[in-house]
Amino acid sequence: MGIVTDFAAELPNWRERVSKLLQESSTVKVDEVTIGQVYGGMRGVKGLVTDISYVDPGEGIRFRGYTIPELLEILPKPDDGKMPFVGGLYYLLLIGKVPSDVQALDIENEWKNRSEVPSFVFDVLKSMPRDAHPMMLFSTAILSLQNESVFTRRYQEGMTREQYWEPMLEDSLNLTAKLPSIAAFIYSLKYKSGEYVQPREDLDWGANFAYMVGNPSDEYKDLARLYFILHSDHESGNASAHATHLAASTLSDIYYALSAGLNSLAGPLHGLANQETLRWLLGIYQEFKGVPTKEQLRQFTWERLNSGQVIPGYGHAVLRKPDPRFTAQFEYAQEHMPDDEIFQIAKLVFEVVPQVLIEQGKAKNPAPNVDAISGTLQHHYGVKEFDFYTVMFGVGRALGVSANAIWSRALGQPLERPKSLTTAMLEEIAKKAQQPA
Ligand code: CMX
Repeated sequence: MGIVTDFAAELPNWRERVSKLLQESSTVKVDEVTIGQVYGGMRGVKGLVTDISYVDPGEGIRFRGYTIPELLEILPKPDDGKMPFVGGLYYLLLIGKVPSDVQALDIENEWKNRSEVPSFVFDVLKSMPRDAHPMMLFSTAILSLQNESVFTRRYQEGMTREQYWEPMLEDSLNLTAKLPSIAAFIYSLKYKSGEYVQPREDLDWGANFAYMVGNPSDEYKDLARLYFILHSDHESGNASAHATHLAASTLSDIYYALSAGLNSLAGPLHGLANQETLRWLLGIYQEFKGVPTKEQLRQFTWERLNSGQVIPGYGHAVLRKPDPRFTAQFEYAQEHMPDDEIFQIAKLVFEVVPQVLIEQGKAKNPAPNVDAISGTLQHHYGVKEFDFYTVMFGVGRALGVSANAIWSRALGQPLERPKSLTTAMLEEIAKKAQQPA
């Protein structure tokens, strides 16, 4: 298999770099931690490592060194689309090099060969309450596949640590291959006929999702590819990536680990913000029977803030500028659906909300994040059921977190176990710091 050989070829160099760094410099200080950070969700504490993506506060995400516009330019594309194959992005995340057409198609073919979802997954989903949230269904479906884990079987049979990455890669390909089908089935079960739509042999991973949720137009196939690429990774400290990493660091397999990550993506301060944003935009549309004036929107925004709610889709723990993932989707909307009324509202929100957040003076970043616009595009192309949107985020995010999990195994990253202190200990540290030297 091409991807296994290519991964194995990258490994010695990375193992050597990490081992040299640890041997020569393991006691060199990277950072200092303040009491504010200990109580403040560890914001900004530099305690993780990944080479797959990096978020610069001013510039936003780079995947393996490439910005989003660069990626959309250089990754191989299908004949019927302007957006790249998601398989090519997965290759880049895993190997760190831009794939050739053949290498991108190799991943797409691996996914096709592994895409069949065992029937018990559908049975599990069908047995759930009708009003279950799609994220609970998605996480449960993934967990129900855990019995298939090659890593867990090989671990029990006995394998060396150096071999861990190989079954982790095998599991990750098996799992990611099935995600568009599982997500589309959840969509069908919750909102449509409940029938399972088989993926088509002639469509790539992203396009198949578009087809299976009922919109096989070229524009929506492209949007699906773009969506999954944009949502794939955002370095290691975000809640879904970190939760996946933490779970996997115990040597639990990718099924357990991704399910853990998705459970944290399901919170409104993280991935669920995409459904909350569309709910908010539709609420504005209803309230004003269309697109409001700037002043009406300003007041409406203040009312929401004054009632103690956040403005979904705005702010970020790391970013300090508009999120390039927002910009890429905004440009897509501007090109393909400029007259859509919900997009008109999202645009107006972009003009009004940052200024209101600045006036309120709390948010460190008043700019939009990825979730400020993603639902608007899905709504336009017919996927209007907004409580499904976080599942789509999760399908994309699985690519980044699984690539990271494979590299963690390959580089022998250990069990994660930071140290906690008591408040009395922190008070003591604070007292000592206040005493004159
Ligand atoms: N609306 C209202 N208040 C906001 C805000 C927003 N969009 N963004 C930040 N604030 C507030 C915070 O709630 C916090 O208030 P308190 O001091 O009263 O607790 C204050 O501003 C400072 O927060 P911060 O340091 O700027 O932001 P954090 O790192 O604590 O949190 C985030 C980041 C994303 C959770 C926050 O900006 C937020 O709640 N945004 C809205 C929800 C959202 O869009 N989440 C999706 C993020 C992207 C993703 O992960 O998918």
